[in-house]
Amino acid sequence: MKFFMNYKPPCHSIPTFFTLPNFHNFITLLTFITFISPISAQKSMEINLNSNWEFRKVGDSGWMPATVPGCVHTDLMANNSIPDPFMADNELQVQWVEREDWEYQTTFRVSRRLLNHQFIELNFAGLDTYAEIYLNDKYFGTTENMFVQYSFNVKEYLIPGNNKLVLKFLSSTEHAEKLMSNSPVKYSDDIRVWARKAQYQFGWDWGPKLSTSGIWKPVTIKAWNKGRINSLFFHTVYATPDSAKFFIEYEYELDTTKNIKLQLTNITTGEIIKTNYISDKKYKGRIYQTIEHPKLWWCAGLGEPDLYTFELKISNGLKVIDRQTITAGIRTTEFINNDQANGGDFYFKLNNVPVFAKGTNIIPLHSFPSAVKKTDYRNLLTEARAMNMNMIRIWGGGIYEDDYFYQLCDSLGLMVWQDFMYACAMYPMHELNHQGSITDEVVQQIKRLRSHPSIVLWCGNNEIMEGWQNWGWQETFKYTEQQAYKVYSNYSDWFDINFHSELKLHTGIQNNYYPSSPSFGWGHIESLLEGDCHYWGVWWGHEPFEAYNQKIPRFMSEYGFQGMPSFNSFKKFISINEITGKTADVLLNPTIKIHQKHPIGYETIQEYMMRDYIVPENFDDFIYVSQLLQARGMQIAIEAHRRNMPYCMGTLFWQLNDCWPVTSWSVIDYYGNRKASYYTVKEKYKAVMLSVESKNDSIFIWVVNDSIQDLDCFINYNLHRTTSDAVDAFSERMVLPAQSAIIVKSFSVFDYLRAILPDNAVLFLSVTDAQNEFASTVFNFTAPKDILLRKPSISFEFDEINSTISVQSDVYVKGLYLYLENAELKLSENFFDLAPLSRKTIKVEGGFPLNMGELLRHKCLNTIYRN
Ligand code: BMA
Repeated sequence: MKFFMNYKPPCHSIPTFFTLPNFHNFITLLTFITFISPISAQKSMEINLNSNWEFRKVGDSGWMPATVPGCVHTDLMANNSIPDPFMADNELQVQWVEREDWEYQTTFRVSRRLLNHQFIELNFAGLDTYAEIYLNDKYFGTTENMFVQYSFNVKEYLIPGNNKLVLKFLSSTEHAEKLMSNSPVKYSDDIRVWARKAQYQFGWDWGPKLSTSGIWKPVTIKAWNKGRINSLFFHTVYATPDSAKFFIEYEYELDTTKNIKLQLTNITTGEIIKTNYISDKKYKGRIYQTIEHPKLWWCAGLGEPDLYTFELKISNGLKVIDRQTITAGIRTTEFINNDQANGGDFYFKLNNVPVFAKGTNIIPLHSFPSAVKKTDYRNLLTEARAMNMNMIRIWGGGIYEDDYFYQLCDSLGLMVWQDFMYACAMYPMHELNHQGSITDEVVQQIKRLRSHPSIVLWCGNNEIMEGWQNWGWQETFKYTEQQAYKVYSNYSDWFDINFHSELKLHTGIQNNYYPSSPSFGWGHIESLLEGDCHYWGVWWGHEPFEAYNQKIPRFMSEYGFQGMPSFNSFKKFISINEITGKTADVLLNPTIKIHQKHPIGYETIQEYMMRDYIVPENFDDFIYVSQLLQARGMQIAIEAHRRNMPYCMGTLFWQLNDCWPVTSWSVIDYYGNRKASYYTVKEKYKAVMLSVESKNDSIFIWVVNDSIQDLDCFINYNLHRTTSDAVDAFSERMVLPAQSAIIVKSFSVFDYLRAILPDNAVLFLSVTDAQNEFASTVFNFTAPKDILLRKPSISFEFDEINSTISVQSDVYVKGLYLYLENAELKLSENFFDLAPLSRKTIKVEGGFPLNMGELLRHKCLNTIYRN
């Protein structure tokens, strides 16, 4: 809930003496860089312990087969012990799972060859969350942070032949409850703040409450001799098109220096950058290089995201002791965040070029992150790129993403705003760190991710400062002054100081950190003058979409509106009978209610729909109009943000995706189906954007050009009656300056329309040159519900060879949505407006169904209003 209060206690640090029970015997944590994939050295060995697992509820006698990586919910589903919690209202039936303790075990063979290695380490890349670890019946310790990798020296504990590994997972829910009830201070009402695990699994306003446990990342045994490279870090010192300088920082540990050579090679160019004999057994050093005419890493829209791969090798004659590779991009980034006294700017520079950020907030792709496959990441991020985005914010209530996610962002040119995983509540930071687990989390994640060119910002948390200032926690929890001081300083020590110091220490960069997003709540004027803004006046505050035109911040990092998944998506988790019928009835269905997590989500959709659309009685049509509504809100917002460049330098809408089938703010639903808003974002995030601003009986035609080149083009104006061919059509040649937002024309509506009534008029605009269309938009002179829409006669033509559909109508068609009877289509455009008597050809992406003609269905506002 978002409301306002103005109390901010002083920021001081106080020590804490609180210790958690039951955590002892702790282990050395080896900060292991998984991003740098080790190529096995001649004598080093790695065995993967991901097979042969079984699991059971603690106390049960029988074991069931388990999948690793995985989690208890997916294992129970695979054994038919629980129903799929995403279907129907099954979420309710599986709530017992999180209250139980679960045991996992495997046996694995160890060879004498492996045992002969000097060093042998057992590595858990991710355990969720409280796992007691037993190897051959020896207790090794209990883990307590899902975001930390745990490594144990196991040389003395392995035996030749069969070895047994047992993990006992305590219920995170019960454990967190215990910790919370033992705490003299209440940090939050929510037990989640006591468990260092993905916060969204405790339930969110778009996510089910499915708090799982298990081995969510791979388990491996690594064995090596003599020593190894512990870390690699790539950093660009400066980068211009003419020359660039970078360094690679490395750390190694060896048991000898005799005849040991170190070699750094640029694998991409084949150049050996450095070879030398080493003299220190344990060393951290840097190798600098200057290169002429480097291929720089650019984000989408500004250039190619060029990457280089480097290899560091340590060898003894012909024997390789260790070698590791790192793939990185040569680029500099700057995060400009000035307070009001210094202009209030908030933006990013890439290779010295200011970038307008166009993007989104991403949430985990699944309630159970171990269920996400590489193809899921690839599909989603490719969609983000297809929507013309250049930035993704990884939101703080989810997970630090998989290495592959960042590799994709690097290669797609998507900049990443990386939150640390803390959201929407005060946290007992010192208490959680009593054994160093927060420090380990932060240091490990920074070291794992710091070389990715895509990451341009690290942010301490999501909406904690906003919550502290505005959501009334001090009153809710009746803090005394002393308690408020403790809670706040617990926050500030970490988010203002410790996180930033760790970043400086491990990246050497001063200005890549931002403590909390946003700095000010959306009800405060400061939120529009400096810092970033989460503007929730629309949706949470029930303000009209048009408020987006006034509420222009320096950088909009969250805003959005819900749209329902398509009818075809609904059919996947609820039977068609239950959703065929009147909207009012269907919305009372228990499954429909459970798949909407916002307390008044459907009511809010209806309230906004009534303002601009005729609310359809039929549920299927209601879904369709809810998508148009969402798209309309987002169009107004994005256009306003971009028109106000450079005052506003970024727009990241809430939210890209879903973690289960749900009505939410996403533009792509859980099944990968695109909502109408997907197509709106895609058009409005193009390098060139057209926008019609309506003010005081006049309209102003804006064109925004984000590219770093001037653009010589035509602006084409086509005014139609909704019932006839163009009544006024002309083009004007223009040069659009690089990185500019300008008004190219304005009209008095009365003078422009002359005899045409506003409800009968529609203006089609485009920006073109001889070969290309750079942007297009359609402007209605009234709200959609008041447009004079006739019943259309629409004709389709299919070209299977070129995978296209051509469509034409006798009258203006609003919001034409094409889909198949039992599936959604991926099209170059969808939910578009069609000018009377003009033909539009759309590309079908992916497969072209053989019997397209029979399967194709369509909806448009015309038929819904005039059926
Ligand atoms: C934002 C996010 C989420 C939430 C969303 C929609 O502020 O940070 O916490 O899901 O709002 O309410």
